[in-house]
Amino acid sequence: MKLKTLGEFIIDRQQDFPGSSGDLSRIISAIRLASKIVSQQVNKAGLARHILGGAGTENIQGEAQQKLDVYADERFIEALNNRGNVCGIGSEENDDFIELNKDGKYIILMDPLDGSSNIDVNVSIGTIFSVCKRKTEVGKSVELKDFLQAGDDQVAAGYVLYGSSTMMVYTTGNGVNGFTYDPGIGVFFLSHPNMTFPKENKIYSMNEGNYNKSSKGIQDYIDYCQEVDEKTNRPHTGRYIGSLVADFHRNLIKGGIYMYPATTSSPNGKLRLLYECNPLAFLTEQAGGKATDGKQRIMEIKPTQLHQRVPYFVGNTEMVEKLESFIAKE
Ligand code: P6P
Repeated sequence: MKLKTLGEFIIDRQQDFPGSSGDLSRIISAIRLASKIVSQQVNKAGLARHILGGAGTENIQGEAQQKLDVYADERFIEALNNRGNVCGIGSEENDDFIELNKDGKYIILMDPLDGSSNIDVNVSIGTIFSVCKRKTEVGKSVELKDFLQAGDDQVAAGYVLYGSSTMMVYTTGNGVNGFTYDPGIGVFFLSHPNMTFPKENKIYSMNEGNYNKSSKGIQDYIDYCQEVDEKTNRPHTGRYIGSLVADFHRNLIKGGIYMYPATTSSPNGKLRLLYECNPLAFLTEQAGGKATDGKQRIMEIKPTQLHQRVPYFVGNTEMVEKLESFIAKE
């Protein structure tokens, strides 16, 4: 069977939407290029001493930046800048947004290397990206309001998973498609067409070390997942990698819910709305799932800060709604 490459898929999709300017295609192809470069370094991180380990700097969250974080950030910025149609980038690795081409019509929000604390223990990590049209006038300098857009305003979103193989999964609002990278020939192939969350509710994914720091509704839901009841496929399986992209991807394939609630030490949760929660929420809704902060759709939240955090629950609709029912009883 002839496999379709990401390049062919992009061209086909462009033909499906004749009115499209090709701008999104150029952005996706820039992300494709940067992910190949980052994948090569991630796959030899154990050897690349010049990359491994801390960069001696900190990001806005006060987290020690791994050199690979900084390296990935630079590669994605470089690739997107060279396409010429991106006016600015908001990244977890940069305190403020970065201005690129004033004539660009799009902004990018990204976590260039999420889960980087796993780099040194050789656990899967990922890139998460979100694409929106700018709000300000083309030709002018990009402004903060170009980045503070609700998730419903996204025109594309996706992730790259640097795992046992490197995969790119993205949506432009017409379903979710997954591509697996063949490093031997440097090509992504369409391996997971039309991805949707399986109906079976199988896996709950949370750092249960936070159980006693979470609200009663969260605790009651975890207890519910652990009860024995064959009719409702419980106990659900507990799985937590501690790398959002890897946990999310597993749940998308096998069926499950990922939870990062507000805790006594992180009252707004840990995950960032603009470049972690929103892009995965876009993919989730395109894949038939649900993404919420426990009370409202993630993609309805009006952002107020570039790096703001929100409580985050995402995955199979039935599992997310069951969790919401416990939160509602709090
Ligand atoms: P904790 C990684 O730093 C990250 O942002 C996500 O990738 C991951 O799901 C979460 O934080 C892990 O956080 O508190 O469980 O170590």
